[in-house]
Amino acid sequence: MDSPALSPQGAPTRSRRWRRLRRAAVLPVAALALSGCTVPSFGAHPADTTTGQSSYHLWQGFSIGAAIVGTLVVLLLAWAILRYRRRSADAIPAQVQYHIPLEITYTVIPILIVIGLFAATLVVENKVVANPKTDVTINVNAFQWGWKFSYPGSSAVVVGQTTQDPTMVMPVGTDVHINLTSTDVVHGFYVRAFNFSRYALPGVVNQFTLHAVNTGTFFGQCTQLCGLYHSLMFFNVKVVTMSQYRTWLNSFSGSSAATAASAANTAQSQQTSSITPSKPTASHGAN
Ligand SMILES: [Cu+2]
Repeated sequence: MDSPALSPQGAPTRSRRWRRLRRAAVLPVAALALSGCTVPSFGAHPADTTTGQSSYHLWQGFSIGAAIVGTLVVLLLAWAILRYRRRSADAIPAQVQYHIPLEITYTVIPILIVIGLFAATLVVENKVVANPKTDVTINVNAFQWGWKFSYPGSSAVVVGQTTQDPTMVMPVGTDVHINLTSTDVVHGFYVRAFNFSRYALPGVVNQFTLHAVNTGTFFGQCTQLCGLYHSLMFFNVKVVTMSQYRTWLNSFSGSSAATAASAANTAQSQQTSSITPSKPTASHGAN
């Protein structure tokens, strides 16, 4: 280690100060890199529904705004600390107060930022809770510890509990109206790929609309601690084309609901996710 380069008065030289600054910069850069801060998603999912994408873009806007404000604050702090540091034992910088224009500036700018964030949030929230008219409706019923998906106007019913992971089939590129409720206790309907979560409440029908933009099978789960086998309360959402959806619905005609549910569960057991846990030994009542 080289000895500190000192000026004749004993203060560090300019090259020594720059070396210190470079070392100080390593810490925040390493913190950002090691925390897995990803750009441009900032750790969120781009989403496979229109409203999920709106939430994703809102998250990006918030993150970029926070990064800009945070950087500005750190730079101002560093500037104030370095520029006005004590340079000798008996000298202090000039003391200034009541700078009205500056105080107005740093009061008004944060207020404008909060108004902007609030307005953007309001726009996205209105999109998420909108319920446009549509011909496709699915009734979702949560129970300890499974899910039942029924399709009004059709005999299609899919029901499954714990490790059976039932699949809710829905068409892509269409508004799908969901009526969500619960038979017993509070459950949570959560699909990560949709950036969407909603309570399933007994005695209450929560209504919302999902508009998938991509086909595929997406993982869902209950997000409310609802009892012994809450941790096994998974489901899948399978998004297919409209023609595939119609074909799937028609495959239930002529069969009883019970047979259809059984067929759906059998089909579903062939699509279960690779992270499905082992089935519990106890049996549980379904709704
Ligand atoms: Cu649960």
